[in-house]
Amino acid sequence: MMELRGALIGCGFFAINQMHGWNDVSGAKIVAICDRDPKRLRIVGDHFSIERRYTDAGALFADGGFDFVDIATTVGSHRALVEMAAAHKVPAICQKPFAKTLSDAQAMVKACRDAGVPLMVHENFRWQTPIQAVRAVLDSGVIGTPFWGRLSFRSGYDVFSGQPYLAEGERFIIEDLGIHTLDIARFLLGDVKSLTARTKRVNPRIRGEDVATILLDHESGVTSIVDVSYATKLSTEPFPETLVEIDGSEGTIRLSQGYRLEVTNGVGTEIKDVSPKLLSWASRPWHNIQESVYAIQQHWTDRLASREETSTSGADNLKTFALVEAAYESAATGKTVDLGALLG
Ligand code: NAD
Ligand code: 89V
Repeated sequence: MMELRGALIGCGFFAINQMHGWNDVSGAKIVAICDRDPKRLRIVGDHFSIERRYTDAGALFADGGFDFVDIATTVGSHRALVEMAAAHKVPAICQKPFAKTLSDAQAMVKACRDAGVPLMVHENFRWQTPIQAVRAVLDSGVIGTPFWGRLSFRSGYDVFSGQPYLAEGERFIIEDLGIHTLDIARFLLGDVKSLTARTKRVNPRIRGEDVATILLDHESGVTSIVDVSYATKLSTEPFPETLVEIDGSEGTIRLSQGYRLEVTNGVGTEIKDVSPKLLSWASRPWHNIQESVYAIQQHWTDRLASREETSTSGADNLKTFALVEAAYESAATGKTVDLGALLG
């Protein structure tokens, strides 16, 4: 099989994981990198032995010589870079959050669709081993038809040391972390009809909200709660685990701290360890996220080769992104927001 050649734009904090992930992926490799900051370009280029280096994305695309681009910059540059990829007919991966606004995200999906190129959002949390394990239990039917769920991420971890920009934005936890939890809610329980949200800022040293509680009405009739917090101090820090509770007509699923999966139905209770693998380049507690980076990048490579749609395509991610917008609107107005009206 021919190896796909990729270019990575944005050599910052998280791109290190993406570069390691590409080293492990079979069927693809990174042949060029770009960062407007020469220092980051040198660090990543030297570490991963990449010779083709650019400080300007326009120059990278003009030179070409790659089959896809992996955009690992922060949100402000996503629309321009995805549209540049579409203009050059280059399939693109874009980090989350997809865009600054829903209308930008819709324009990005349209640009890639019109150019006939695949677009995937790097929404990796649904690719985590424990989340895939929950999905497999649901698919097996052993808990019957789900009617209630809770997707919970409560932590006191200092995310600001690695990602200082998170303390500066007017929006914080829903846009940065809740976006993953909302995507997991869609992945496990289906698309959402309406939602109601409440937010709080507990940490006085940041600008945005660090606590959110969101009530979701799924199209299937399931009711779920997404609750996220970076203001929760626990005896054993759970970062970055998403805990899951799902009740079904025939039984229950509980994914609890320490990657413990408990499934109960009329037959009995089964308990499994669904810990992620500690990849050779990974480190705890990030290994759960790091393994999912490798998994989503392998998925992209396989789907690009077979020309099939990815699980977190741009079109799919519009529905997750709309939940983020709806949550902020609901928190600001105090009202329930109808997703149909928002997505048009
Ligand atoms: P960062 O600021 O450390 O790195 C971004 C890099 O992009 C910087 O080096 C910057 O110089 C470069 N850059 C920005 N605009 C550019 C442009 N137009 N052309 C070339 N280079 C440009 O940010 P980060 O913490 O690595 O986050 C990057 C993205 O990854 C964010 O969108 C963030 O939300 C996301 N992220 C995702 C996960 C996850 O688990 N999925 C985890 C952390 C961060
Ligand atoms: O996904 C993210 O962008 C990260 C983290 C997982 C730490 O919230 O900010």
